[in-house]
Amino acid sequence: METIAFRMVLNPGMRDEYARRHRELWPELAQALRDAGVHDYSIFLDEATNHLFAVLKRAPGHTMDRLPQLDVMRRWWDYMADIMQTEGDGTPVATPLVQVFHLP
Ligand code: RM4
Repeated sequence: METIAFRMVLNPGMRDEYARRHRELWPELAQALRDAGVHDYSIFLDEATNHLFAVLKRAPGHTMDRLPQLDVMRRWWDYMADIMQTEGDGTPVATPLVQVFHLP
């Protein structure tokens, strides 16, 4: 299992709304993420910068690269677009993070 992390950006003042929407994560999206091989997915907020730090594990043979082609993923991104920084196509701005330490 591989661990990856990436940074997204929340719009100012949207912490509670972001958390609320994720508490109510659509079951079909959770299933799509699991089907893609995603496990132990957490998102942390740096309240000083509004940076969202996402960390997840993904299984060998995962299909995360196909998530943007799924209707449920696109609908979720459209739903989140008013509270997150997005690219022109509605995809959240996501910057890969480099792992520099791990204590097993
Ligand atoms: C985030 C963002 C990510 C998604 C999670 C579940 O706000 O949309 O792309 O993986 O929600």
